[in-house]
Amino acid sequence: SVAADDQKFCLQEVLDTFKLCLTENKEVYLEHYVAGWRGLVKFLSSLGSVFGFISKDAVNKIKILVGYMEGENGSQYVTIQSMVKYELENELVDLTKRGSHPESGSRTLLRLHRALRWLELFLERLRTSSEDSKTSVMCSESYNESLAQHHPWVIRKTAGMAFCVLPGRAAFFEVMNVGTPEQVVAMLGEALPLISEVYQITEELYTQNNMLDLP
Ligand code: 1Q0
Repeated sequence: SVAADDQKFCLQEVLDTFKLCLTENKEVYLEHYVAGWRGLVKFLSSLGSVFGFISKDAVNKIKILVGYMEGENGSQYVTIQSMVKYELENELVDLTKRGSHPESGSRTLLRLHRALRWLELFLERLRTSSEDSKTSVMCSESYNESLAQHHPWVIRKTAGMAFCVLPGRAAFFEVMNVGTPEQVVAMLGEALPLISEVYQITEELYTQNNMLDLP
């Protein structure tokens, strides 16, 4: 049915939103960044309820950011750069410990930014994987190299258990709904540099402002 087609997940569309992220002078549009995450979360949900605790957190963070974008100071939340500048200048960020701004846009986005590094590592592994590669291994290796360093033991443990029930490579490629494995690999090759650039630009911004460890 038409409705079912609308629902059908296509990874291409999601990765395309990351193309829209960069402005002419290489700032990152918050709107498209958030849209990209929304699509990824949809993909995650299609993998089953075991991943619910992950999508729930991501959805919550997306909601916080959308709240700012649609709020009275929404014009300050057009790009990640303008958001950070605005929140810093107006002392709306808890810099060293949790205080009166536990849910600033800057700290919320930092969590997604760290997860984007995981995504980059994971997709690169998928791209270069062979038929008998295990998605669970690729996923946990990527996680250990990135996000895990920011997570306490309980979360690392729970995440590790969730990775074990990831579908195999073939099934995974199928849910991505892109086409043959060769087409998936080609699409990943196109998408990865874009994701990587968005990541690098954000990383630089947070480094310059000494914000990589926001509580
Ligand atoms: C495909 C398998 C997906 C595996 C996702 C790896 C991420 C694991 C993260 C597990 C932790 C989530 C639970 C909550 C943690 C929070 O404590 C933490 C910190 O926030 P806070 O407020 O407590 O300081 N939150 C985070 O670190 C944010 C985590 C966001 C994860 C968002 C993942 C979205 C999923 C995307 C699936 C993409 C699959 C793409 C595959 C593409 C197809 C090739």
